[in-house]
Amino acid sequence: MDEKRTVKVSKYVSKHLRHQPERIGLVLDPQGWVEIDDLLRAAAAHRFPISRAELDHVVAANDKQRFAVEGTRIRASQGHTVPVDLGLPEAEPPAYLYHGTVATALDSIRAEGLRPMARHHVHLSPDRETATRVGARRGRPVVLAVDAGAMRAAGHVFLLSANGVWLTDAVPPEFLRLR
Ligand code: HQG
Repeated sequence: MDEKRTVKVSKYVSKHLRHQPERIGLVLDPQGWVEIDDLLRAAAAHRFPISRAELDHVVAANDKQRFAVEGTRIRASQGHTVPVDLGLPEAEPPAYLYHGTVATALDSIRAEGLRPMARHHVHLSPDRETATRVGARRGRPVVLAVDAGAMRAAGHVFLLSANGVWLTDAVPPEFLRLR
């Protein structure tokens, strides 16, 4: 399976497991799972046939481990805009986490902190390199350090997704290190 097809299938599956399952008649369970067979059937019925081998490859080879398979079911590990409760564990974050964004968002982020926008949580990375890649999706990346230790001490809850993304409800401006 070539890289172009892998990315295309990954984007298609992301779109329907995170954002628009109804577009292809899929129903996610409350924790975000669907039967793999139902996903493949729905995709085929909507003119995007994916073989089981291709799906397995995308799950296994995915750079960010975006998808989790358990038994006969699959879900996205994070990043949903549809309401799901992933039941993720609360975890003790490292002292600092990082958020990649772009310069045009900074005034607003300075004023109101980081907000989840369309997603369920603010997404934070464990290292600057990952945060740089996240920010670069939108333009020239700007990386902010988040004082996660202080947030945690102040009672903020952190969840850890199955693929190593740190999630929290919001980051008030006082916990951001803006340079
Ligand atoms: C910004 C990808 C103005 C925020 C990535 C970001 C990640 C504000 C955008 C995952 C703001 C939201 C999530 C505020 C936050 N004012 N702008 N107060 N607070 N923002 O896509 O973190 O490839 O929802 O900086 O790798 O960019 O999809 O969040 O620029 O892990 O698997 O509002 O998505 O993963 O954008 O990315 P997003 P994100 P996947």
